[in-house]
Amino acid sequence: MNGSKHPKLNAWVKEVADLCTPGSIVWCDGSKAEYDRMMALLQERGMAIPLTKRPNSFLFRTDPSDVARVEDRTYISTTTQGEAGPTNNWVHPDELKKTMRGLYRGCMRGRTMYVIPFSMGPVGSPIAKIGVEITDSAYVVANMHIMTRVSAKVLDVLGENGEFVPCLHSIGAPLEKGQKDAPWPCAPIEKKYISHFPEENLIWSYGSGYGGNALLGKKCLALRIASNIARREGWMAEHMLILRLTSPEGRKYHIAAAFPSACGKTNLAMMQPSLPGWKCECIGDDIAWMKIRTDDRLHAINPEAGFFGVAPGTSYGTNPMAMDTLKENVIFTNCALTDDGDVWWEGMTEETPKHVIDWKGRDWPPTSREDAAHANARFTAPARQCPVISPDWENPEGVPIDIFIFGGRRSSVVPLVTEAYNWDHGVFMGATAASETTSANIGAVGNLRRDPFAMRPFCGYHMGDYFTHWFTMGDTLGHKAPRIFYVNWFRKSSGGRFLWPGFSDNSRVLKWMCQRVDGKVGAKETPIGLMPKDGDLDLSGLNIPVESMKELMSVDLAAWKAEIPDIEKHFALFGDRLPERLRQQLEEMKKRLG
Ligand code: SAT
Ligand code: MN
Repeated sequence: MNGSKHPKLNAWVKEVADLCTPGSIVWCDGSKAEYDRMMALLQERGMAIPLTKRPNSFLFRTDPSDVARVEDRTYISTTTQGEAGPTNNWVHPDELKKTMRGLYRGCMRGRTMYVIPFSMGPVGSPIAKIGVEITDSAYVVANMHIMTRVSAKVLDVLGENGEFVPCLHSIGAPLEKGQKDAPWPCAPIEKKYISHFPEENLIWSYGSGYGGNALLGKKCLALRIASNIARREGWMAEHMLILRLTSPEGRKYHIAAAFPSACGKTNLAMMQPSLPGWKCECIGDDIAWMKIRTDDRLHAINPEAGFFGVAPGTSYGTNPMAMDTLKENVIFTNCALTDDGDVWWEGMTEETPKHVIDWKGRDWPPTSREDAAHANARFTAPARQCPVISPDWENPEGVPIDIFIFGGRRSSVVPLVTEAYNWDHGVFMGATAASETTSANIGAVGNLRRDPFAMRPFCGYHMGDYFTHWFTMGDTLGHKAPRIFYVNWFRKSSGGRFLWPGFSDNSRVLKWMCQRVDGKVGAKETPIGLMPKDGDLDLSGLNIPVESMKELMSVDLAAWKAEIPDIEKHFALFGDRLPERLRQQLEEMKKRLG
């Protein structure tokens, strides 16, 4: 394949080629042969390490500086700073484009430029969006094959004048004649830019080859650009997993849950209930696109085709369905390598192997003080390989959402589960969500920050307007709106132990939510929301001390009052774009707290 029937696309490709001056241009078709070619090439360069234990699977090691998203280097570039809002980095488009053009000039010298036509959502479906990523990284091509639908059919759907989101990516490491390539070529941190121009649906990324910085269909298109489109068109693009829970009676519930990166979305999405008779199927583990359909309900689809999941902590104990997804056709990044040619990471097995090669390529004895796998080591795996992928995961109609869950990592204060009194209160819960930071972003880990709707790094416009959009959606949905809950799986005892076992036992909390939706159980009113009445949370077969349950469910009034100044400070950020309804919710909570 060489070129398309789409003059605007061809012109853009030519313009980029003239700027970046690659050695050659390849149009991708998404075929298995193409994937194999990428892997052969990457193996030849020493970047892809084939794994003897897992067919068609490879391990990659990145540069130690290029291991996660870079929020500090991520920009929403709109004509006025007001549009980008207080949670986004902003530079005027003229200035940012000038800087980045300077970086792009000649940046693909000595490299191949790949043109990847991809679809977010099933190819040709009315909810799908088409993107075309240009990249100089074969690793990105292979990952995009798994995470999106790359296919020549996308160009057929585009025809001569279909709409697409241009996504330009370069690792920012030109290769001069005779120069030896770096093991993981990329640009230094101060030259990395992950830029979005929502006014023209355009993405420019430079300098990083890792994850969301480089696989531009994911956070850049499906969240930052799509959140803009969704606001304009009256739908929602959210950082949410989607799952289907079926009760022993056969009633199906669909749940969408927003947690920040590396807070257990993949684990919940594939959870196998410990409660007998309950069944869970996965629809998506990271992103939900939701539209109101003809039944006036909110339907969700997963725009992605694969999982880019956190490896450390994943095991047959914590997430057996993920482990079974990872048996073949997987790209592993920054995991450790065992002596018998398999990957390994902290928490994967009960016993630590006697020797591995760590993610930096060094001998690693278990006595080492550093982790063998990077804390943000990832697997890229096809969603269709998940044994509990829902038969409806590619249904273009999506699934009707019954329940929204918000949450994060909080070692204190926040109890296991609360239900919102109503939609406005639920939006307040989402808007004030806070979580301890994780290694999914370059920066400090474990600091508490407000991460509204788990969208702080992904909302592509002013977050005050985003809150308003949530209210507008609720008003339109009326009594058909999903019920809203807040959870915290991570509360610790005063002694520092996790109070709740989590994982498959989270089904107990989900069951209570389903019973609430069906009006089968009541709830206790507390200052922070509705909570399970004593005995309503199904703890059968679970050996948990009464004292632990009490601590887990306790609402410490003093601690909640102490949250208020921080919520006020957080709200002040949004200035006059903070919806009045959120201010009212805060006042009501203050009153309830007394
Ligand atoms: O953005 S990534 O895809 O690198 C992972 C995440 O933060 O969820
Ligand atoms: Mn994510």
